[in-house]
Amino acid sequence: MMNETFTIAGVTFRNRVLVASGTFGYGDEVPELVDADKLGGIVTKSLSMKPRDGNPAPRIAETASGMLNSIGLANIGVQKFIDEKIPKLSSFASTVIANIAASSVEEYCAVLEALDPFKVVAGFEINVSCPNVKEGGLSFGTDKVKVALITRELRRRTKKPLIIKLTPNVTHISEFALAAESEGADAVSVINTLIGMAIDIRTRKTRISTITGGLSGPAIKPIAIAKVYEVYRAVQIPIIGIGGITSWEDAVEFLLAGASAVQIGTYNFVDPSAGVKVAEGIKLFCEKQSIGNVGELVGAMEAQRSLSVIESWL
Ligand code: RRO
Repeated sequence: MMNETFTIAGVTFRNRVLVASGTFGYGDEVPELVDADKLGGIVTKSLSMKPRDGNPAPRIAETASGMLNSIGLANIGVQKFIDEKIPKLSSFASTVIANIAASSVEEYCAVLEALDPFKVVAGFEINVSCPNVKEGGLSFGTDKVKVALITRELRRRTKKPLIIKLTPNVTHISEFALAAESEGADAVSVINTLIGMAIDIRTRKTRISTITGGLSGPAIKPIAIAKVYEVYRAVQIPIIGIGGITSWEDAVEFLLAGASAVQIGTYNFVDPSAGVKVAEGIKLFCEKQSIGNVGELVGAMEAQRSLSVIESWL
């Protein structure tokens, strides 16, 4: 039997393919054609303490091989999630990870403490990397001391898996992964979106209301793989790779670069069953290659005489 599972801090995921925060709602509005129970896990849209309306429209723009978003952390707030979403999620076979975003350390702690008692919330992904809010977001994620502080305070408050979601909008992402690891994070998610911008040349207006937004989709895949590789060289904790995955082949690339698992993001908007298909594709690939455990692929990129520039940073 092929072993597709992986474990973070005692929580086992049925396979190594999750759906990324912000691309699958709160996990309860899954289209009928998608068998979400076949996913390794579902990461919720970022939750803050109070509900948020998010940024004004337009907040999405399609770009070459990708898209810009500036949703601005629109979400229903933690209490409504507890009252209305948690009861529906309890019947799920796949693992539910709550993503938390906040504008202060206190708010991160309060949201985590509100969710921690619920069994269906298997773990937490901490968003220190939203590019589209003035408070919190990148002001935390681009400051190593703050990433360390947030991780430390949350670690004291939960025994569940604590996954820190990092931004690529820094010089050396591995330093931020090390900061999270040193304060007890169980894993890191690599990467959130890259800051990008697009202008409509006829109206001369930017194509999203906040001028800049977060770039995602296949356009960022090679960047994401390089960031996963950089982080893999620096830390011992598992890495969840994210960025432009549309196929099982893409996912295998992330695993070979050092990701223990992957998340499908933007491509869910094209095909909400992409995660299930990617998981099935990885399984078939491993069977054909006589690989008994998908984990054998993690970091198993062919050793090459090192010409990498990244290594000089580590
Ligand atoms: O809501 C958003 O604008 C958003 C978030 Br919280 C995030 O983490 N990444 C992103 O690209 N957009």
